Amino acid sequence: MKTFRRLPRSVLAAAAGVVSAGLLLGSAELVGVWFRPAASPLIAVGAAFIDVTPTWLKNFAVDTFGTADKAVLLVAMGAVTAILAALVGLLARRRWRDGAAAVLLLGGVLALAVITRSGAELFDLLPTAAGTVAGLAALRLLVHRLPPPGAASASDADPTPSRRSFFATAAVLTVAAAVLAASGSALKGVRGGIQEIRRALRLPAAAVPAKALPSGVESPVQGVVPFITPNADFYRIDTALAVPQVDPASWQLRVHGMVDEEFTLSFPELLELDLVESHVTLACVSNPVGGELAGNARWLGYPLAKLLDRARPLSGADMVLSRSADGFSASTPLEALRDGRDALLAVGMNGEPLPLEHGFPVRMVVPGLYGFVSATKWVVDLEVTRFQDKTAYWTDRGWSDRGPIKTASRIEAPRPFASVPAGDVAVGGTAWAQQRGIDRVEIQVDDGPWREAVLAAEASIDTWRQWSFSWRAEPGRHYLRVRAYDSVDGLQTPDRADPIPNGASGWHSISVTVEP
Ligand SMILES: Nc1nc2c(c(=O)[nH]1)N[C@H]1C(S)=C(S)[C@@H](COP(=O)(O)O)O[C@H]1N2
Ligand SMILES: [Mo]
Repeated sequence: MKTFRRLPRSVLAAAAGVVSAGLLLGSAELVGVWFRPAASPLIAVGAAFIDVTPTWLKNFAVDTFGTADKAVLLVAMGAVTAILAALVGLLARRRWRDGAAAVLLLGGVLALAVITRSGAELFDLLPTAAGTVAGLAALRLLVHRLPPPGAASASDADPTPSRRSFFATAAVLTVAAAVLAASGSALKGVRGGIQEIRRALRLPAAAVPAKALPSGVESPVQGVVPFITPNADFYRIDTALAVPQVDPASWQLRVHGMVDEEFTLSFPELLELDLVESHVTLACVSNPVGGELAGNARWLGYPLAKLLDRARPLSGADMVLSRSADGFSASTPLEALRDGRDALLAVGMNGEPLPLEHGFPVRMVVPGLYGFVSATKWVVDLEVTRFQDKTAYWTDRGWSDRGPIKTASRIEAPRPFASVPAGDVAVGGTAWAQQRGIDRVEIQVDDGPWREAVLAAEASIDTWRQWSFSWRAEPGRHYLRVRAYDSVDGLQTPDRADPIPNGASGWHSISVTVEP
C-alpha cells in the first residue's frame, strides 16, 4: 500500500484512464443486455476489425491460433484499450478538456463501429452512449482527486488527503465496473433469450425423411470419427465474434433480384412447407490436407430449388448471393441450387433445431460446395444475380468466387506420430468427394505399392465415406499415405495446393513408430 501511495502522478492519471475505460465498457455491457450482441461496443469493434483485417493477417491468425483466434483477438483488443485509456488519463491530467474530448472521440469511434454493423439501428447506440457518459463521469471524478503536482514526495506516514481520496474513488469505481460487467453477462445468461426460444421450438417431421443409412457406414477401426458428427463436435467456422441472436418470430427471408416474383418468407411459413431431410457432409475451404474442418449431419430443410422456382429467376442470372443477419455473404451458382441436388434452406441438424452457432434459425446447406460459397448461416436474404455483377464476402478478400469441394482423404487412426505395436495394425479414416462419391481408397506404406483399402458402405455421394486397412507393421519408423478415387474424376490429385483461393489438395500422409 505504501509503494502504491508513492506512485508518481502520471501513473495515477494513467490508472484513472484505465478505470474509466472499465466503467465505460462495464456500463455498456449492462445496458447492452437489452440489445443485440453487436450493439456491445467491444464486440462491434472486434467484428469491424475482423472485416477489415487483410487476408494475410487473417490467415496468419488462423494458422497460429486456430479456433482460438477469436479469443486472442479479444485479449489483444483489451490490451489496446488499456493503452489508449492510459493515454486519455494522461491527457486529462494536463487539461481536463483534452481528456474529455478524447473520451468523446473514442466514444464516437465505438459508435461508428456499432452503427456500421449489418442490420444496426440507431437504437443500438444506446449502450455505447450510456457507457461513454459513465466513462466520462468516472474520469472527471478521478482526475479531480489526483494529488497536486509534487505531492508524490509526501511522507509515507502521512499521505495527502487527496491521495487517499483518489485511491478510495478508484477502488469504488473499479468494483463498480466489475459489478456492472458481471451483472451484465449474468443477466444475459438468465434472460437466455434466443437460446430459450430454441429450446422450446419443436420442428415438424420431415415430409420426405432421409434415406436410411445402410448398415456398415462406419469404419470398424477405433479412432475413426463417427459417421454422423454430433452437433456439439461439429466444426464451427464464421466471422462472427458474438453468435448472432436471430429471433425466429421476426426472422424473414427476402428472395429478390433477377426474378419474376420477389417475396419474403417467415419462419412459420417455412415450417408449413414440405420439409425434406438429407445427410450432407459440409467442408471448409480452409481445411488443410488431413484437417478436421469437415462434418457430416442430417439436415432438415426446404429445397432451395423449390423456393427459387417460386421466384422464377430471369434468364441470364447465374448466381444467388445469400446474406446473413451479421453481414456475411456467399455466392452460389444458381445451377447448383436447381440441378436436383439436396440444396436446403435448413432449420434442423441431427434432429434438433440448428444450434445457435450453426445458424439458428435458418441456414443454407448445399452439397458439393465449400461452406464459404454456400452454407450461409443466419441467412436472411437471397438475391438472384450474376457473378459479373456481385461479389461475396470472401471473394472480396482474395478467395475464389466459386468453390466446388475437392476430393479429400485422410488417415485418422493411428494418430500422426503414434507408437503402435508390431503386427496387425488397424488403419482407418474418411474420404469425401461430395456430388461425385468415393469409389476407391488406397494406402501406401513407405515406398511400397499402393494397396486397396476396404470401403465402408456409402450413404450417398454427398456424404463422406469411411475406410479401413489392415497393415502388417514391421518395427521402425514408417510413413503411411492415403489417396482416394472419386467416381467422376478418378484419382485424387497429388498436387499440393494451399487452401487459398479454392481449397487445399494433395495426399495426406502420417508418420508412425512401430515398436518391436
Ligand atoms: N453468416 C455466416 N455464415 C457462414 C460463415 C460466416 O462466416 N458467416 N462461414 C461459412 C463457412 S466459411 C463455412 S466453412 C461454414 C461452416 O459452417 P459450420 O460453422 O456450421 O460448420 O459456414 C459458412 N457460413
Ligand atoms: Mo469455411
